[in-house]
Amino acid sequence: MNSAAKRLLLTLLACWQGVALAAPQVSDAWIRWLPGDLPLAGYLTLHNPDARPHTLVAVHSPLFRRIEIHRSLAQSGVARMQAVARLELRPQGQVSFSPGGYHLMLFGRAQALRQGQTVELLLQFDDGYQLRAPFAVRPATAR
Ligand SMILES: [Cu+2]
Repeated sequence: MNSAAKRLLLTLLACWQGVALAAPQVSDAWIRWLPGDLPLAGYLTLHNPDARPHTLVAVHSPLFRRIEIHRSLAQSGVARMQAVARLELRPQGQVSFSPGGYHLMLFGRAQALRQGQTVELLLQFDDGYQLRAPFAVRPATAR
C-alpha cells in the first residue's frame, strides 16, 4: 500500500470511529419481571455523546408483540401514564428511564422470561440508527 492510500485509510478509520463514538449509548438497562402475561416495564439510561440531538422513535424485539415508550405522570395526585412517540436526547445529554418517570412498556411475551436472564431490545432512532441493548431481567421487587 502506498502512503497516500495509507493516509486515506487512516482518515476513514478516524471518521468511522468518530461516528461510532457519537452514536447514542445505553447503560443500566433492565426489565422488571412480573408473572403471567402482565405488561412489563423496562428501564435504562440513554446517553448522547454527539454534538447533535438524536431522537428515539421506537423499540422492537421479537420477544414482545409490542413495545411502547411511556412516561408516568402524577395528575392531581393520580398516577397516569402517557405514550411518548419521540424522545429527543439533547447534544451531550442523557435521559434516565426509572420507576415513576420514563419507562418502556413491553406487551405480549412471545416466550416465558426468567429472572436473571438477559434479553436484547432494538432501539430505533429517527436518523435510521439502530442500537442493540441488553436488558437484565430483575425480580418484581427490584428498584
Ligand atoms: Cu407504561
